[in-house]
Amino acid sequence: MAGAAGRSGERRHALEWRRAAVGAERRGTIWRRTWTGTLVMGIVNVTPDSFSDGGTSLRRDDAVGAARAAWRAGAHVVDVGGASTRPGAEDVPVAVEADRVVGVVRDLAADPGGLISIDTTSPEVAVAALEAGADVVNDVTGLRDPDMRTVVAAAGVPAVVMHMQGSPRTMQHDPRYHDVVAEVGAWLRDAAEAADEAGVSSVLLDPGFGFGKLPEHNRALLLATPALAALGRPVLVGASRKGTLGVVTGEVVPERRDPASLAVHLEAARLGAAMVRVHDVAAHVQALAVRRWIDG
Ligand code: PMM
Repeated sequence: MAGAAGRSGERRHALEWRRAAVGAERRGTIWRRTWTGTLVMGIVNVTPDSFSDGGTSLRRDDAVGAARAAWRAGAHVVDVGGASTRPGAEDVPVAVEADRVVGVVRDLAADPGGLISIDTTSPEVAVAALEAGADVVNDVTGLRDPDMRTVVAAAGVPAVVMHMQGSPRTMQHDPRYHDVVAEVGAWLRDAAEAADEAGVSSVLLDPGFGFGKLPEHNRALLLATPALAALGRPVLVGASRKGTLGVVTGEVVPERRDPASLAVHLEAARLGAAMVRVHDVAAHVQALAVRRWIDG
């Protein structure tokens, strides 16, 4: 997995599949994608109520168009989600969620411009999206459900294992930690080991910015990116337009928080994040290119 330092001292990251995937090289029965620096995951929400872009991509054609635009702008992965996880969000019936995302994934997989991630906590939706051609499962509950581990393992694809305290409906009520970095780090390590044991081919670890966390928790976890990366798996950071950035900047409109999102993600990249999950793909691709240039 990730861990070895590259020529410039940068960490080399890796993800593995047990089937072909865009950008992955075959080694026997495994397809491996390795990289240094920070890949960009573009957010495509097929939901009426996401906190920042809800409704903009709800129609299948619009969502497909938004994902293709993200790939053209340089996103390495598009993350297609059909159930909002914003604070206070109510559960979406599985059939509704599947109906929103499966056609989008199928259209994208017919002519992929990069990797396709499915953002879901439902094993049923994951199965349908994987059959439609998704390459990665992004589970904000960290593969807590054993059925989800089984589904991901059987498909031979990587997963994003994210930490969340509580559930989207209640998570921001009163999040508490004794030592947020130690607790989230231990939780992610255990979740990754449970994924390994179930036969999941590889995982990214995500501290879950804003998921049951106050601004001070988010800050501590951002600064702990090197410690999380030292767990030996690629680290994903997703701070795009989130509430903490509104608290820090005073900007109440999430769509106007892209400059703040860039600032967080550039720092995450500097500290060793392997991937950032973003709304404004073009700005991040440009800023990360400059980061690499500064590094030399
Ligand atoms: N945030 C959201 C949804 N899915 N997945 C991961 N892995 N990490 C995140 O931080 C994350 C996520 C909520 O934000 P959105 O409404 O912009 O998708």
